[in-house]
Amino acid sequence: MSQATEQTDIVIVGAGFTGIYMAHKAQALGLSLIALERGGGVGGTWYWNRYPGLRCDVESVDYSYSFSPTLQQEWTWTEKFPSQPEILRYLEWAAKKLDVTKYFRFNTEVTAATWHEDITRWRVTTNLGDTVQTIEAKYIVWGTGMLSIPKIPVITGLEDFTGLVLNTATWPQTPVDFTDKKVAVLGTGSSGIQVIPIVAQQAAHLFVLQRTPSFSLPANNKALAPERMAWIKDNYDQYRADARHSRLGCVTESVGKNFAELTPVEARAELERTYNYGSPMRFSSTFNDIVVDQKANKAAADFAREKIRERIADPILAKKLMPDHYITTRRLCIDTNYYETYNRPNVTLIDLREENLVRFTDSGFETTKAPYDIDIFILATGFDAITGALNRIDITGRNGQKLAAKWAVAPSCYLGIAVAGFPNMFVVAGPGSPGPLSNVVLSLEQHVEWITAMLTFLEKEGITTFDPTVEAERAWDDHVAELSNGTLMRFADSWYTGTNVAGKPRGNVVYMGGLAPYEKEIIEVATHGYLGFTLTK
Ligand code: NA7
Repeated sequence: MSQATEQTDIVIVGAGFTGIYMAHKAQALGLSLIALERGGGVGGTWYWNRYPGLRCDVESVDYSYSFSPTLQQEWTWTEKFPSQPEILRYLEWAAKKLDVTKYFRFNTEVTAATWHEDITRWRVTTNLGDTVQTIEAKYIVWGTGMLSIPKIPVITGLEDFTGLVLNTATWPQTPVDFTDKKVAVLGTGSSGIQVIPIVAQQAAHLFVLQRTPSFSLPANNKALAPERMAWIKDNYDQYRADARHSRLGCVTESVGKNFAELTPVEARAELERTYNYGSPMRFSSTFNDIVVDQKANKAAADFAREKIRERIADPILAKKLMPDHYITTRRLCIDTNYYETYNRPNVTLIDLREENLVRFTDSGFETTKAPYDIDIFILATGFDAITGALNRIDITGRNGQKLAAKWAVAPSCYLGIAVAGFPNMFVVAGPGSPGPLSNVVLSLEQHVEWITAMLTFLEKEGITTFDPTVEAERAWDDHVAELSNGTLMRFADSWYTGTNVAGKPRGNVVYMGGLAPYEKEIIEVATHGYLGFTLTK
């Protein structure tokens, strides 16, 4: 069934941190707006990811909106690292406070968006159940998230397995009971590392299938002391200003020196200090050059490995769990009792570098070494990150060009915000933005505010279309690549480079210059009349 085409100034897709803030800004600009969300409520990735043990790896007082003093003062975080239920409550509350929930159509999936040159508008097609809706809009803003589409590996015979298959990224809304169950978890990134200790406490037996060990630090999570929360609230303006002027978008209290500027004793003391605090942002800021200089990186990685070794009783097991990549070039995780979990008698590590996962059967799985009977299989295999959410929507720009086809060659995106050939379209935290390696809430606030300023300009000047030039986009891609190649990220294999998904081009999808330098660059573009964009009246 299809309905009459609706008209609006702006379509916003996604009801996560981006969509909520963008709707607030569009409302203030006086633009008519329709916001679309495939989930049943606000939250974005925090709506779908509900596995037990899930917390954000950025501290709660940082991982929250900074644009509104009212929101900052009225919300009180209860823990150092926010749990998924608390973040979801926060977003539901923020959307209500900002009075934007009314703009969202939930359970509504965008299936296609096509640019129509004759009317200079996007035609957006959505599905709400069997009902097809068509909306025509002057602008479209994608707030579809960097980590929203689960990556599901192809595993032979999985369809024959008669037990329960779960995915950390699309966890059921009701609790899952692991009591007396034999469970296997595939994947040891952030999600695996957080869910494994919880499942191990309940399950009869847990098998962990590990292909690549990650670096993880103890989160030292705790209740936020009321005095600390009160201090933050009293000093929030300065705290946020410091965060915004930093590379990572949060306060790290770093010593601010390169590794070589410290004596070995000083370097060790700094590593101990940031490690004991328990925060990936702080640990990865121990030295300024941790992601640039091999010696600095090795010092931090060796230190982290030493700490991991101390947490595992069996030295052979410790060796198997030991990461060997440049620290911080894959996600540096935080955990509560992750390595200690392997000291439990009911936990077995299956090292996929020693035995291959061959197939699933009705009762479990077989590796090249042995069969394993299980009741529940948990995929913690990550996401088709950054470009994944848009690649699965049929997006057609000028001259019939498909976004997915363009990004299959390379994930090009001017400023990490706009794509040549796709006019009047904004991508929040697209490829080439600093989002993945920063406090992403501040990063996307930066984008939303920049987009709002551009919308104000376009409307005031009576501009009908904007489109980044191919040359500007290429120059930005090259700039992002140059920044990335100047760091150890050039050796990384993970969602940061797209290599976690088979067939995806290896790309420099993260702007490695940091949040504050990035802001300078995009503001420069704006103050010079939107350099690199073709603007047509
Ligand atoms: P990640 O960090 O991408 O981790 C996924 C894990 O799953 C990782 O250990 C992968 O090993 C493993 N994996 C994926 N596919 C396979 C197959 N086919 N066989 C074996 N192992 C596999 O995703 P997370 O959800 O943990 O975290 C994503 C982000 O969310 C995180 O970085 C934070 O920003 C929050 P691999 O490394 O590919 O060898």
